[in-house]
Amino acid sequence: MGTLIDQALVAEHNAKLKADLDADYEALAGSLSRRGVDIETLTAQAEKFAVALPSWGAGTGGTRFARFPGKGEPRNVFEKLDDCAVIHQLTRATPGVSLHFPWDKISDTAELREKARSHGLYFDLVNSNTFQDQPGQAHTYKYGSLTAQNAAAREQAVAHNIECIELGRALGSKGLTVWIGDGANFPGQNNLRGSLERYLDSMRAIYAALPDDWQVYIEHKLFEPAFYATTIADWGTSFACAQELGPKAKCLVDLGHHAPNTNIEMIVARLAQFGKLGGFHFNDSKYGDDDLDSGSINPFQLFLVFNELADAAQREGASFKTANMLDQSHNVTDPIESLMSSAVEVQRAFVQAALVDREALRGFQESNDVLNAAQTLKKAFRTDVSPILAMARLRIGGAIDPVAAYRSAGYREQVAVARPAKAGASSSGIV
Ligand code: PSV
Ligand code: MN
Ligand code: MN
Repeated sequence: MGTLIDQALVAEHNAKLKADLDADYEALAGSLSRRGVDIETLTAQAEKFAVALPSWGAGTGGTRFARFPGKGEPRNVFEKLDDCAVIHQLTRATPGVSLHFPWDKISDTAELREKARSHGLYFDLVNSNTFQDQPGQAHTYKYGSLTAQNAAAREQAVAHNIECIELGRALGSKGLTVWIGDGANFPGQNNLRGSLERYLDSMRAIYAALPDDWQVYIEHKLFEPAFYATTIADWGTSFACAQELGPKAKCLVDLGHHAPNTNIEMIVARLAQFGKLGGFHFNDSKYGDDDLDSGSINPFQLFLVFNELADAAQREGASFKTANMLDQSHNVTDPIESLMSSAVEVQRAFVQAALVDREALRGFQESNDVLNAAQTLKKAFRTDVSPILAMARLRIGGAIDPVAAYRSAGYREQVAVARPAKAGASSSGIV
């Protein structure tokens, strides 16, 4: 039960495209070599690239207006893992899966771990959920969770996060991401400082439950569902809280969680400089927390984020590491196709950033040659690295064109037979 699409079909697909890929790869190798760049170094880097998949992204998403179910949606965490395995099989870039509790909660963690292992997957960061009430829950989160005025609601939210750590530990995960929807919809609803004090108290209890080799990731978001004042609204608040909590607390940047036109790459640079950059939720947006596919709206921004990561990696050396995952909602596409192409878009930005001539850039910066400094970045961004990505996939067992291979294998049609269409709430529970 290693892979879910017959590997012979993948080989057949690759055989058809191999000659064209070889020609494109050779042409790119030639033009890069004239720039002093060795294509093989880049391909080797692309082969090692990984971005984790959100389990909840495997189901069709929705908005608060409607959800239009897709065919053959996964009905439980095991089927989500099957879909994630297909994505990894074809892209070879997504070996980690990030679970969300209680959506993915099961009693038999050993069985789940074994399922992941059999697919060649591992569990990345786990996510807690105190932004909605669950059936039978004793205390509501209507007026907040980790920051609630009601001490019993706060305790319940803390206990849930500690349970997430325990579940994650049993699954081999190494970190917990905490995003809360807490905040106010009216001026005066909350004492702004009091809410953050309660947040810190709750987080201290969660922090105290972290195993030695774990980290907690604080995810900020500008607004929604709290439309007047969100308690953890920005990277400044996230940073201050991470500092208060201690070395195991880091900040997580979800690209969709900022006001339009925010300079996200500068936030990345600041957090990296002060040792608090923990990880990312990659997606794209035009207006707010749109959860659109990574790289579909603003690929230059994605490249600039990776440019900062490349700079940080050069400065900090091997110790510099971030937890990277996708966090998208697929409302009108097949989630497997969106996740495959998004993983490739993130990988593309990573390789383009590796292409930046950092020495030349530094020189242009030092001599105030602004135009050439900007052009140095643009030159890397404009380079079509698709043949590098495809060759990397081919060499490590993936598909030259993952979406085409997936479609020709008929995976969705096959699983649709076993998984009847589900109306109403989305698989994640969010509409
Ligand atoms: C909130 O908008 C968020 O980005 C958080 O990461 C949640 O865990 C995720 O979306 C799923 O709702
Ligand atoms: Mn997120
Ligand atoms: Mn979000």
